[in-house]
Amino acid sequence: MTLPAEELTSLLNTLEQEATREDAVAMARSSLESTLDGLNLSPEESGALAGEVAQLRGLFRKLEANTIEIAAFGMVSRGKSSVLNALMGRDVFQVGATHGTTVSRVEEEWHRGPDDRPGLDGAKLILVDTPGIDEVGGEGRETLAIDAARRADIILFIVSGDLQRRELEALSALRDVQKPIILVFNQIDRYPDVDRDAIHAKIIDERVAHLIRPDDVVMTSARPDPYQVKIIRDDGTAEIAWERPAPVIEPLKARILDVLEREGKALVALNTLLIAGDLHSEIVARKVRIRDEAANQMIWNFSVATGAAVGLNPIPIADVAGGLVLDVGMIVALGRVYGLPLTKRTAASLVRDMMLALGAMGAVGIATRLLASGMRSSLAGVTILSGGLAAPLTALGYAAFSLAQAGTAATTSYVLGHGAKTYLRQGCQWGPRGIKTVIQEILAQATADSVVDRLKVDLKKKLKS
Ligand SMILES: Nc1nc2c(ncn2[C@@H]2O[C@H](COP(=O)(O)OP(=O)(O)O)[C@@H](O)[C@H]2O)c(=O)[nH]1
Ligand SMILES: [Mg+2]
Repeated sequence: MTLPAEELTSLLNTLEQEATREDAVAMARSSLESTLDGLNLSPEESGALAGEVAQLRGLFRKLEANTIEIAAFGMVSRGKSSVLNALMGRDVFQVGATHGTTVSRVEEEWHRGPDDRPGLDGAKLILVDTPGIDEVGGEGRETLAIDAARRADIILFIVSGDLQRRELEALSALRDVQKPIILVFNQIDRYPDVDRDAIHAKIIDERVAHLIRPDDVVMTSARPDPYQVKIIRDDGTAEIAWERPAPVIEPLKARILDVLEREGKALVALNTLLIAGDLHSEIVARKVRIRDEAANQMIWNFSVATGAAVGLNPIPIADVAGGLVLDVGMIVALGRVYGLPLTKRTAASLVRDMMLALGAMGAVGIATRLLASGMRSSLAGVTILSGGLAAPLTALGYAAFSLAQAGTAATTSYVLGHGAKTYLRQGCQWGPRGIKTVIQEILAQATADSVVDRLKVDLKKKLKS
């Protein structure tokens, strides 16, 4: 993990000392740059991790463009989309009385008016609408909303009355994300003034006293219900029409601008680092999974190939030697999978160490290989002597022995491969358990998983073809 700990601490110190905000941004930028550079992905990995890497690059661009994301969050029909529309001054987000109107994350740029304050240095504001945390269609949408909240620089949590348990839980969860939350009490036009004030007081004093400062609880009516008006035309005739009162959104606008002015760039920088940190660990974890899968496949193929080579090789001594050459080749190839190039010499000494660690088992393995090769050769000799016409018994004996021997060779390669994989994964170290324990655990696991039997199945196919 190249990112957080130290850089985060120094960034936080910077913020505390109220040093220039540019510093925070510059720090976040260089940190992101080194994260991107340090990923070190193979072409296959870049393909598999394209989404995550694109997100990281997106963060970088966001930082460069001085973009601030404001996301609306909350239960369905509280007025999330309406609040964003009112902020925007036009209807861009779909408003609906029924469940499930907003099904995905929607972004719109907010161009602030001429009355806007200095200090925001031309920041670009992006409003992000999300599905309700409780919307039908379930978890997928909830995840979408949570993702949006995690990415956002400022969260608007929209309610339309006293908070329900579900809302309080979501709010507490969001509080842990450590970013500014403005609690928006929307739809105030629906309440008589006295009730509205009582609810407001209750929210501030009881519900969120430990979560949100009173200043960060604001009241809006983003989309007041329309009322009937009677329009008298010039000719004296009358017409009944519906008219919607102007929204009350100024308190929220003012609050957002306050937060931005106070914490603007530093906020974005800190937030960017936090998300980048998450993304980075995600990428690293997936990278390890991708590499492990490639390594497992490679070890399997090499083991079968080694077994087959030993099984088919007519000269006894070359069996063992051939097996070892293949094992060394396998380990060099594994080094490449893990981005840790090994020389043949290093790989060979790894093979030797692991064979020693296999101890008695390894010795027996080698002896078996030698012995088996010798016997098989004489069986082969018989076959040849008998004029190339394999007597059924001899042929059977040869095949069975050959398979047993090939199986031993394959299993040994399998254990060596996984041993080397463990060693490489740990950054070329055997770790506290030591080589012997590692190797013997792999052997025990291979036995438990009946790897030998499965290798033999593949070997049979290979030896037949
Ligand atoms: N009376 C009133 N209705 C509102 C207000 N804001 C939203 N609504 C209505 O509440 C319903 C849900 O609004 P919407 O913005 O789609 O909520 P969302 O699901 O949270 O995005 C719609 O019928 C809106 O017209 C408000 O401030 N006052
Ligand atoms: Mg909506």
